[in-house]
Amino acid sequence: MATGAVSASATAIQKAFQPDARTQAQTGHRYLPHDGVDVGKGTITATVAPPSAGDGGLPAETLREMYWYMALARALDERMWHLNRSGHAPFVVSGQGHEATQVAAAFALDRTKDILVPYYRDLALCLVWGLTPRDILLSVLARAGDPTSGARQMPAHYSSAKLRIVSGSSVVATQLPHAAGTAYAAKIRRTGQVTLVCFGEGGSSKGDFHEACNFAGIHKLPVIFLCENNHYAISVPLERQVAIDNVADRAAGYGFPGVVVDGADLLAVYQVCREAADRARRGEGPTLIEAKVYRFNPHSSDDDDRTYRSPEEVRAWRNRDPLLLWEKRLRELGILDDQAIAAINGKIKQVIDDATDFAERAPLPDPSTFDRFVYAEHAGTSQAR
Ligand SMILES: Cc1ncc(C[n+]2csc(CCOP(=O)(O)OP(=O)(O)O)c2C)c(N)n1
Ligand SMILES: [Mg+2]
Repeated sequence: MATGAVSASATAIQKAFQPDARTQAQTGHRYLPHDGVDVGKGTITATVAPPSAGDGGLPAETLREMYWYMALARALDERMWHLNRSGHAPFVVSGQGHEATQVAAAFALDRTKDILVPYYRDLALCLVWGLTPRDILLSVLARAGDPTSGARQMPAHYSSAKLRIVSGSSVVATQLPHAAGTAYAAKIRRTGQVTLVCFGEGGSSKGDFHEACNFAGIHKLPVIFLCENNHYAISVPLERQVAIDNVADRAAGYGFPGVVVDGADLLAVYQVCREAADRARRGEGPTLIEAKVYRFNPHSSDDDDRTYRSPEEVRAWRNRDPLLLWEKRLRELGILDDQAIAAINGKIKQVIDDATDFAERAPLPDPSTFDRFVYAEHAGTSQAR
């Protein structure tokens, strides 16, 4: 009896990881990249951002710094996967493929005063905003010193009161009404702050998205809604998520502009985010930006993406890897060469090795503190120690 039960569950597990021929046949090439030329295909009301050219008017130092963060995020993300696959990290969520959009958005805002409401995919964005590789790995390895939650939250729930990064919930899209709230507060208090909130195209199916956009549109709030459309919500493809081609078209229904942009084109995203931030600061209200991206890895370390998309599709998108595109651009501009890239990569390896050692040596949370950092702590309550 017991043996039968074990073998039944073993068979079920085996089947889950080895999809049958029918499932495999359905896993085709749904979304192939087209060099960005058809970004905005089927657009109804949104503006389509033009591809960028040259240096976008930015100093070489800034362009090089953008490369640093792109490469740092990629290398740290890879290290997180290694830690997971070697049994050290229980769970990781990857942002590989989204880096150009995230780095561009962070550079376009004022990181000394604006408010960031990220989602779990925003590793590169949070690095630019000020979280460090040490901070990130303390969280990934669930160490007591994890600055985002003292290891109470899952990794990738980025937050920092000091840096104005608002903590998110695991429930998809709940950060959107929060962002409308911080933008409303900034408007009432006249702080001049802009809120940047990020989410996936899957999240745009939630009521939270509608409520946040509606409220922000009515009150002309200083908020940028940045949809990182990577064509999948775990296994659910875009066409099963959104009945139109572009999420940005929905902005018209809320009374503010929508813009579609190639999310692998760093300077194109930078430009639209700058314009959206300027609009917000002038009191003209929100903008919905939809960056077309692709995630290169499975949804998370617990997902097997071979069950819903083909390796050929993933390979095709990797040919438009935003990191490689940015490297190519900087080489063309004469800002980077082999030597400079080798030096940057060497430095990044040092930084990430240091963060790994630091986090591995850091203590785990003390079990006697289990009820801290979960509920609000006020002087005089039992939690305030
Ligand atoms: C309300 C809710 N439903 C389902 C989930 C499980 N879930 C976590 S992430 C995710 C996919 C979200 O996809 P998308 O918004 O496109 O973002 P992406 O992960 O593709 O960046 C789902 C379904 C959840 N966390 N919350
Ligand atoms: Mg998605």
